[in-house]
Amino acid sequence: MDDKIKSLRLQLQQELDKTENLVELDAVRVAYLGKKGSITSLMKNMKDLTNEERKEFGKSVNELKNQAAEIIEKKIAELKEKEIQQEINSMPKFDITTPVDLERGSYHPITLVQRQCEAIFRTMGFTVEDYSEVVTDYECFESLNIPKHHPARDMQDTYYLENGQLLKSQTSAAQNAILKKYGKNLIENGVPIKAIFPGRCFRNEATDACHENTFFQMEGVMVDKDISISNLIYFMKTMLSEVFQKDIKVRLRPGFFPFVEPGFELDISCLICGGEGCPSCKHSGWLELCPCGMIHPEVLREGGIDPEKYTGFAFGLGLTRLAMMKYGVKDIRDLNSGNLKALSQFTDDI
Ligand code: FA5
Repeated sequence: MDDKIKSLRLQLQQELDKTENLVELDAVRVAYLGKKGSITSLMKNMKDLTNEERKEFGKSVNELKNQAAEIIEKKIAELKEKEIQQEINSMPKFDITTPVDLERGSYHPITLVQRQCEAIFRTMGFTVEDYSEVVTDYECFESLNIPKHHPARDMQDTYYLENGQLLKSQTSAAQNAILKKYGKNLIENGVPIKAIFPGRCFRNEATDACHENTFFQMEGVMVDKDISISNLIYFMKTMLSEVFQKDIKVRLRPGFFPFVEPGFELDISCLICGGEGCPSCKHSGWLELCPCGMIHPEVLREGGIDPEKYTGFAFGLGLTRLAMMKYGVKDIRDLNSGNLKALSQFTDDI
């Protein structure tokens, strides 16, 4: 029996040495420690042993079980580390000191991701809209169910002009105008409203590696009969997999915005550190990228659309953060630096 235990231990170690990823490793774990696994099955042989032998044998099997669990845990940690390294290595390398041909000119990385997102949404039937950077209080807040003195305004302090207008703090400021512009076609001809509107946003904000006072967002809305959260999730997933061209980890959690109900925060696992935590993701391993939700009935009504007949979703993608993640830019402030050496090393098929 002792030989059997020894050879199982050796065999397990050899199989673990050959495993290359977590899926393979889980198969090995089940083969040894699962309900019908070879180590678990050893116990079945106990019935043929004397009391004394059973005691000894039980002890050895338990030791083997503990050792097996320990080496499997170690291997899991090793493979996870390997996956994170592979993820990091597969990202484009951004080197602020790379010499570049300044004669040639190039697109800004935010322009590159913006154009890419526009192309993706165009293929899905969305129109691309432009909107002013200077807006009214009504556009930026009141039409979005955020009356004067509403606490949600605290999150979006911005820059005000003497005439009472303001630099828009969110691309949602265009929602009301878009609903009004396309609502007639929806109501009279049944054509769904499907629009995206990228734009520059401004906030009176303390800056850090993932916050700027000037940044880009891309808003999207879709309104029709029977639009649901499933439609929203479908479009979000499609957009992210097209932009990154690989599976990335996302999480959806409840989020509060007065203009959606229900509202969600869509975060992606930080691609700078592989989810380990770094200054780019405020050490959380996750980056808030694209809050979204079902458009609040009051917002639809304010846009001239009957919320009893129509529903819709809206999202506000952080384009600047998307550019950071896509191009491996660790500090958002590099993107506004105007440093051509840094900014002209990006290219894409656009
Ligand atoms: C908004 O601005 C909402 N208008 C988004 C929305 C639209 C929600 C439609 C629901 C429906 P938030 O303040 O979280 O939400 O900003 C949205 C995204 O913009 C953030 O996830 C982030 O990616 C980006 N963002 C926000 N503030 C900054 C900043 N200071 N610097 C860089 N990116 C930012």
